[in-house]
Amino acid sequence: MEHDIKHIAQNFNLDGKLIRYEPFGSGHINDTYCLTCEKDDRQTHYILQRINHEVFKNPPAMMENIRRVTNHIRRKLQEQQNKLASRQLVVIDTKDGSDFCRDDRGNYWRVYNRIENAVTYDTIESPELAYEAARMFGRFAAMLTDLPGPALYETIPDFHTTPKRFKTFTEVLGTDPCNRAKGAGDEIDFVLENAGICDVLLNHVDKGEIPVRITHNDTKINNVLLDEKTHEGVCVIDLDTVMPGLSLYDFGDMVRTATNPAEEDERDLSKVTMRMPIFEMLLKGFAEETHKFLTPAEKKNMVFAGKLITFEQMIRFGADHLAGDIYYKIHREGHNLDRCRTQMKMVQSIITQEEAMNALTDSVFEKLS
Ligand code: ADP
Ligand code: GN1
Ligand code: MG
Repeated sequence: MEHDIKHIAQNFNLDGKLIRYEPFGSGHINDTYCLTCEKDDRQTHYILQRINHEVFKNPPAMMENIRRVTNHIRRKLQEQQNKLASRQLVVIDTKDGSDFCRDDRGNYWRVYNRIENAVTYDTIESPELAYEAARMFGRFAAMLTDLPGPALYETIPDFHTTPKRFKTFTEVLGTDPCNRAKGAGDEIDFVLENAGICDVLLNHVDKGEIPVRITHNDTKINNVLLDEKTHEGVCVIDLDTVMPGLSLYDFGDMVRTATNPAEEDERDLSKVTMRMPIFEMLLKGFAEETHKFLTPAEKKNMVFAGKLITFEQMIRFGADHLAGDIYYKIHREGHNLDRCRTQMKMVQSIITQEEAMNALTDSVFEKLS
């Protein structure tokens, strides 16, 4: 759908006149644009996003979360005189002082500063990049352990409640509204055979062994900015799902997205595999920032979390394929099924290496203790 970006941008306090805009990034949920404004020959870039309000039902409450989280992080880094303080997300106000505006079709829009000289990667080439990305997500979690005020608003209820994701899958499979189940037999069998893993972490939560913390919940590797020259971590982005959750989900989604050398929608499954050297550096980066507060049950389930979150994502892509592609943006026929298949291959790859991954995890935490 075409949007009148110039008109929408006029609602915000931007520095200068809008001279250019273009679509930006490769996210599956929101619509992202980069804006270029000019004043006295000086250009400033911004990120304008249409919030997907089918997915996020209460954008004002979500923006309130994001405002609190970004202010807290910026303040902390400033207090520490950390050089990254000036390279963090800032919610840009509208001219009437709000953190979003609405267009005449009812869409919600927001603007951030664009973080300069920083890049995201959809796939990760080197263990060093994995280490930096994981360190950033770990530090993000650590900085939010003392966020003042009431609990954050839950922007998507039951976002990582895997048993509910499984139930949704079986329901859509039961009705098979697009008659697609017959083309996904192996994937459906795999989901049904592995259903037993869905509630393992929630059982630990019920027993008080794993706490609910403030977490990011979408730690896909392209949701962290790294410096384009030095490759050092700069800033965690895509804060729409920051809410109460499990640290293990955050680590798990990094394993899912960073250890796979192939794209999430790769059709040649021989390219899809869990790479141990990347896993090792993810683990080191995340553990260095979080080991002081993680519980023994969290430390024991790092690898399991990678398997579970990948399985959950398989279920989510699979359910969306069966339902007729209503949630994730698709760019070709069968796109969600392709994505579902890469996730299945990743789960299988994790299962074959699980023992070695667990041994490595134990030794990394032992060294840090
Ligand atoms: P989505 O929810 O659709 O994934 P994101 O907030 O992750 O949206 O933005 C999509 C992409 O845009 C990111 O992966 C990143 O490459 C880029 N991006 C988003 N915000 C910024 C920013 N403030 N500075 C620089 N790049 C950004
Ligand atoms: C979506 O917005 P984006 O592309 O970073 C999704 C994540 C999935 C991911 C799979 C709100 O993330 O949960 O893991 O796609 N975000 C939401 O690629 O559902
Ligand atoms: Mg994103």
